[in-house]
Amino acid sequence: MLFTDKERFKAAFTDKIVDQLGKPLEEASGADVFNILGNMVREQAGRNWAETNRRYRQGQEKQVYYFSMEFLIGRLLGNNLLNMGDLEVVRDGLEELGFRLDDIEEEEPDPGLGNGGLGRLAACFMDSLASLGYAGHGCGIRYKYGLFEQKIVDGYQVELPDYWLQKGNVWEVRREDKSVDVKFWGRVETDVDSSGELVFEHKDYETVRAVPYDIPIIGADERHVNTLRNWSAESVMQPSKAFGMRAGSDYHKFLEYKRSVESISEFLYPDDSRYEGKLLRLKQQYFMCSAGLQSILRTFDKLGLPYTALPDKVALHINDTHPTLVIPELMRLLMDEKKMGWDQAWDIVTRMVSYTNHTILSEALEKWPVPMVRELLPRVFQIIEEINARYCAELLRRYPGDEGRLADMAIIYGDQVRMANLAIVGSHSVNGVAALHTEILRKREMRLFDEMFPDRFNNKTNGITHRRWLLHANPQLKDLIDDTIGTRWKTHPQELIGLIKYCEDASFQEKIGEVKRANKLRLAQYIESRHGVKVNPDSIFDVQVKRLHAYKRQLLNILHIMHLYNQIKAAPSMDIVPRTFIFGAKAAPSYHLAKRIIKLINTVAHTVNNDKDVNGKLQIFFLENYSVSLAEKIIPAADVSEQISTASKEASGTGNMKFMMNGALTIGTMDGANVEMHEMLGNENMFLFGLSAEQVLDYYQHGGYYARDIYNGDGRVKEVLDQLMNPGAFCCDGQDFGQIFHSLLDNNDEFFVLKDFASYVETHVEIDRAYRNRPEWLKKSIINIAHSGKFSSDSTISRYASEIWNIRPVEL
Ligand code: NTF
Repeated sequence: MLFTDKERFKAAFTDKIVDQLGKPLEEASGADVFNILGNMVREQAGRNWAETNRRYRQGQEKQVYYFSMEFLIGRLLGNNLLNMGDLEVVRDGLEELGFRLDDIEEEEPDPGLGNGGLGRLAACFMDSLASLGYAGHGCGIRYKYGLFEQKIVDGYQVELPDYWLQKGNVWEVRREDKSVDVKFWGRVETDVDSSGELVFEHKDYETVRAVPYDIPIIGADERHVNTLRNWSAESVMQPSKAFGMRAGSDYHKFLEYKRSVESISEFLYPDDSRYEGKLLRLKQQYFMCSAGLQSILRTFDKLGLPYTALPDKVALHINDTHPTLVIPELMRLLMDEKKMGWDQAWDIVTRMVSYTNHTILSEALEKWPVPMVRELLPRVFQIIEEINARYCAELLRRYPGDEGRLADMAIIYGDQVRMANLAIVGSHSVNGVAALHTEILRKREMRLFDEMFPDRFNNKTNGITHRRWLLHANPQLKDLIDDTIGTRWKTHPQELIGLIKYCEDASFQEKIGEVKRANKLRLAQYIESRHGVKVNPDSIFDVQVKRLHAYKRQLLNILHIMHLYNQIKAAPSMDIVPRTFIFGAKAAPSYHLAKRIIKLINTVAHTVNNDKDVNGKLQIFFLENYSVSLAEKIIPAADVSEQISTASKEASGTGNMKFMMNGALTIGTMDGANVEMHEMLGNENMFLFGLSAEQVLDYYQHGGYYARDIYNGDGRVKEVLDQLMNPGAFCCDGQDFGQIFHSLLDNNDEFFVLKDFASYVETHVEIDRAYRNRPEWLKKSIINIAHSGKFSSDSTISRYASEIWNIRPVEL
């Protein structure tokens, strides 16, 4: 606790305002209050941070480093105050000083240093590691620009740069003294040293200075403070050092160098699960891996232990294939700098590295052109070649003459370096992120690898931090749970199951209903402030928020809404519970189909929201710039959670868990972690529909699906698809949505939107029916909350810790 009581907080805070800003409290702006408060919190955390690091060093504790190109951490003020136990005191104190903490929290920029699930998972993991007392840290990139800011103009997505650092970042500390150099380009010279050993020397390289910016990750006990270290790329000021032998005194050349260096940590690639074959992206990856490893080895060196002890003291985790270069880079450091032989280095590396796969979408499998890797990273490429040669030899020993297998499994094949293959071969653990996903990896996508390394594959179902997604995002629900089952669930989220006892308790049900309504009112106000439209808080809030992707099927959702609208137009007295459909989604700027779907949602929204016939039965809102902070407003207010991906495609999903924890009921396919939700909830407490993963994969393999048959055979489908092409109902001119129409019919509906349409429509009718029975609905909602503790990332992290990283919590 930073402040023992409210009065002390008020006094300390007022003093700081005056001391730091030179103005009286009355003149302080919201931004001033945020900055001062943020600084006070960080200072306090600083003490525990130093103490945590001292303790880790002194006890020679094993450290795990989570390498990730994305950490979507969200705003930190509220969560830090929560974890430090200061939230209430600060809220009340500020109130008395004339400020609302909620408004102050809005002053904090929301750093968009991630695209979606993968980056947000990394952030939840950071919170759980610190909260459970594990010595676990993040290694990432300090992008100057995060994911673009989305504006909706005339129904279209417009992307603006997200310069989140404009007003500085109160949480980070620049650690100049911990900088390291990363080398690109050049060539490798081979020589023999005095003892007859081969030595490899990297010549004529370009040097990039990597400067770390550390953010303290404050655990829920406040005392464990771990580190998220994000690297920033800077130029080296002496040109001779910067270019090595290629140096010239040419000033223009230097400026060019400086620009190209700084571009490395300039922006986050805005692609979610699509492969981007850009040189800059490869540079970013190597930059992070090399800088991270050099600083880890430097820390290890201080322990004064032999390098053979490295795997006992350090675990390295790679979040998807993006940081796979950790494998050859660590080989390079151990062999070229620490003078270790190949076999010993390889043994150490593979015992240290573990890898998580986050998708089976083939577009996402990273492959780099051989010439690009060879030129940019000459020494690292040599090492990858050697890893590949040794591994292919082993393959041929085990499967003599099996050229087909070699072609599938080689790391370098044809003109490409396949990063997933390198990641599997170079690590001791490969995990999927939900049971079904891991099953598909083992039985299909990575079958040959599973055969060769049967002990390597394992499942770790994703999780979410209940501290951000329940305690902080839904304080009223938190209070109600505290009053009902006590407070132990906060540190033991599985104990939420104690709520089951109350699922039929009428007074508890009513209280749950009241909390939901209050959250809906708050969201309704937010929507009104943005869209200028009143939202009916008694309608069903039906929400789909996530990245826009064909496989996530926002299209299925909007086609269903068009169908509902058609029904109402045909029979305006139709008896349905009013629905408010809410969307939030960013599309990758180059993903044209996804952007068309955004335009379609907005077009339908415009028509429906302005049609008097609809008479309050349907409202549709597309909330722009979906982000962590917006999610925190939306999710607690949802009645229905849309998790409707084509079965087999969504590796896990984590939004599904957040909605469940906040009492929304899910309409979903048997995909990703939905399957595990269903295991606990059963058919009564979840609305399932659509093809199974098995059926989908079967169609992909054997064919037999004809989208056009459904178009011809189901009048509802024909009606909505024709509306995409004809001016009329939705005031489009046919040009706009032709691409969508063709993707469904001419390209035979890759994601089975039409195939699942009928069952989706029926399931929504069931939801309408279920919502009318309020006690039953609330009972289901309570059962969802009660089971959601299983999805706390605390459980997930405990399993990573004991089953993959072999670390235990550190007592402070
Ligand atoms: C995402 N993958 C998956 O699409 C989600 O299902 C999953 O919940 C999250 O990872 C977290 O595991 C990606 O973002 C990527 F980049 F791998 F495609």
